[in-house]
Amino acid sequence: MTGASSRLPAAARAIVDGDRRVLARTITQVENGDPAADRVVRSLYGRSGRAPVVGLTGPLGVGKSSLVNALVGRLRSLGQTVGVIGVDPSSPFTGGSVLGDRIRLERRADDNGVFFRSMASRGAAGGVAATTREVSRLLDAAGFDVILVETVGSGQVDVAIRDIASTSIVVVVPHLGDEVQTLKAGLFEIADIFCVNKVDLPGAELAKRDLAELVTLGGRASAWAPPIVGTSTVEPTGIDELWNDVMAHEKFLDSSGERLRGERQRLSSEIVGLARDHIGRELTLRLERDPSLRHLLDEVVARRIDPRTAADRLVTGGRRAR
Ligand SMILES: Nc1nc2c(ncn2[C@@H]2O[C@H](COP(=O)(O)OP(=O)(O)O)[C@@H](O)[C@H]2O)c(=O)[nH]1
Ligand SMILES: [Mg+2]
Repeated sequence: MTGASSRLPAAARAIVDGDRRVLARTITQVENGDPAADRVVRSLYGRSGRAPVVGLTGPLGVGKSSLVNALVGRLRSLGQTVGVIGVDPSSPFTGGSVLGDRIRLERRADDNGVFFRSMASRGAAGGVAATTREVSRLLDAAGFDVILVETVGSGQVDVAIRDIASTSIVVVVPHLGDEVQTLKAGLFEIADIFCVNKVDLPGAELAKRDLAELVTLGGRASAWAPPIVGTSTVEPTGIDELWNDVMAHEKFLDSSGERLRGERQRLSSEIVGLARDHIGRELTLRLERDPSLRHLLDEVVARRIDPRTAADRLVTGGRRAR
């Protein structure tokens, strides 16, 4: 291990050794698509894949950040270190809704066992899902025992959490109403655990029953039946139970072989996606640099060549494919 460690780039070694400033800087580089992070990210991959990555997703205001805070408290009391990623599609790093999260998490600023990072979901180079995945691997390599990822519930980012988190918690509140629609629109399928937060408010039992009905009707393919946990962060309730369910799901992933199967599937699509990006960039460059290829476009515009034939020629560098 010492040998491997000494071959790590300096920044990677610093991250492994617990340097939070280098970690933060590298995350910024990953977000910006800065090539400076490339070697660091590559060299640390082998040190990731150990920590459970727990996603919390659901509509704005249901209490995801409050739950993250409660879980962090619970985990710290168990002696575990926690890395937190907040993905917020509505506001960038300095935006309004992030401020609340910051204030709440500020209390832990002196605790080196917690690292919080909020990320803008717009404008991230390579897409939010890809960036979040790489950042979560960095936190994993930095040695955090658990990684929590909060995403605000609206469509793609939430569903993408499935490709990053080993356990996904879908958070809702009593009086489901519109949320049931959101769930039907895609969140339902990604839930390993349903969390009905704000059980201190009326209607919690009804909400749990509604969800239980949906789960029964859902006809899921997996052997795992998502449990429904009621929580409150104002009158702390159910936080231990929520965490126990996360651990139970993590155990299920191992005992059922689902973890390995899922990993292979996810990594396969990650590799293909990266290769596709790579080839796309090369072709764009080739097209820009080679004036004879630009001629292809003229030919297509003039209807002398069809786009498929032009694409074949682009791939073969201008030579006729057949
Ligand atoms: N009554 C009640 N309010 C809560 C609970 N948890 C969070 N809240 C409040 O709900 C609001 C939104 O919480 P926040 O954690 O920012 O939600 P997020 O948008 O899902 O991250 C805040 O005003 C919280 O104080 C709870 O268990 N019960
Ligand atoms: Mg939040």
